[in-house]
Amino acid sequence: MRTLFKGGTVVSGNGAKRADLLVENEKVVKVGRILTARADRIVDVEGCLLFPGFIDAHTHFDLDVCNTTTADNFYTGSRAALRGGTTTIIDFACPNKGESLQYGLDLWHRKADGNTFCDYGFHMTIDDWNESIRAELKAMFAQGVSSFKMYMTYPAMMVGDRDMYWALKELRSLGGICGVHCENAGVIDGMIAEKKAAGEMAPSSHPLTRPPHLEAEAVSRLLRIAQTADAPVVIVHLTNAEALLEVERARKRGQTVYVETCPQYLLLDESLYFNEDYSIAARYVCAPPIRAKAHQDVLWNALRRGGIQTISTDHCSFTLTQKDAGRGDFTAIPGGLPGVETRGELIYSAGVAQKKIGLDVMCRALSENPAKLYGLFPRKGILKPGSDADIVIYDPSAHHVIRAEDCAANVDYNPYEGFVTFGGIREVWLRGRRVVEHGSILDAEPRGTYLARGKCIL
Ligand code: DUC
Ligand code: ZN
Repeated sequence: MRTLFKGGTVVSGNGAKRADLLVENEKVVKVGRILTARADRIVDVEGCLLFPGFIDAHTHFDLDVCNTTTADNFYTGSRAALRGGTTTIIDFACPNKGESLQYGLDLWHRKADGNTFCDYGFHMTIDDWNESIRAELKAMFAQGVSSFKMYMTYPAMMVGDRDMYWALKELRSLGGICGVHCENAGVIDGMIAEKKAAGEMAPSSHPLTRPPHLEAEAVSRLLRIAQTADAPVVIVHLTNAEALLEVERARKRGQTVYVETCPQYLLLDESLYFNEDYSIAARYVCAPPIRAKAHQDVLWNALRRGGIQTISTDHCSFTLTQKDAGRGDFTAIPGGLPGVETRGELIYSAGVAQKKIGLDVMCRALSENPAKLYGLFPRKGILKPGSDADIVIYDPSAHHVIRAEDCAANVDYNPYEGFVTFGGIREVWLRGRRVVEHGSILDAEPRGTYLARGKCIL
């Protein structure tokens, strides 16, 4: 079956150009001027942008946290992903301390295999460091897991400086890349204890106990550890100017540092936590917290200049009932926001349409860079001959309003409720098949495939 996308503008990390796109079965075969006679079917995409399918390299589906489980599992989360133009997700396999990496990987395959509508891969969480974990790393690469994650906060998952150093050193020798959640756990604990003693237990205490400089401190410490280990690192969900300054310092020293941010840090601000209505404030609780408005422009500018490489979502959804667990104790609010369904339209609307970034930057941040960073390029992240025909058809004139009730995610609120988009996703194609049309998901059964990934080439 040969499908011709006729009359559109194909977007890449280098810019956008008017071109037709010919797809044969699952693959792109030609980009350029193509005669209609060469196709079995023609899709008229006049006036639309064609992006390579978006990659969300930071999701948490079917994850047990805070004595509950995320509202979205692989089934619901990946349907939401497709609706948002995300044709590939990379989720975090997360063994508990004491369990093997292989146990964690098998568990994540059991959660995802046969249950996922988009293509998917896994990062592996390292929350323990010992000889047997070290010895398991090679087997992870052999099974297509080339990226890892460590936490500098959350007692159940964090690793200390020594173990982080050893793990980074080992990963470097194997050609792996590691994302790190940077926040200073000890001081945050101290500040939480002070809030508890003062009886200040509303969601407004959440951002106050996790200030930007304690994220920056952890970024700085991580980067000195990475310098010692001579290892590249990814700072995941970076939120603020001070943390970014630490990255710039490390780069000036010659270190390789990749940075991810998320839509919530680009579009929302911390005033949300000070809403008197608990159920509104609690829905925005995530870690690191959403910051003061002034940080947003710093992040947009860094994206434009190439200081931030990727935008993922940290999709970690909980229903309002689940969020209720923290009434009277903000530390019991399960942390995380839904986001996988809205990222593309939000970044186009708040970024490209507002001229904060160009189409090239959007394409790099949502598709090309995550593909390169996480070993999927050029199969994913670009529309060129030989790549998977994962295509987002974006109609810049199809404005609409984001509403939770229209979304596929298994959550009863949307952090961007009422946001008027600039344009919208008309269709999504996954490996040569139309899977979303005007917001309707066409696949009745999950048909996503596991992606064994190679090494970072960014
Ligand atoms: N932060 C969250 O808010 N939720 C999940 C994990 C994380 O790092
Ligand atoms: Zn996360």
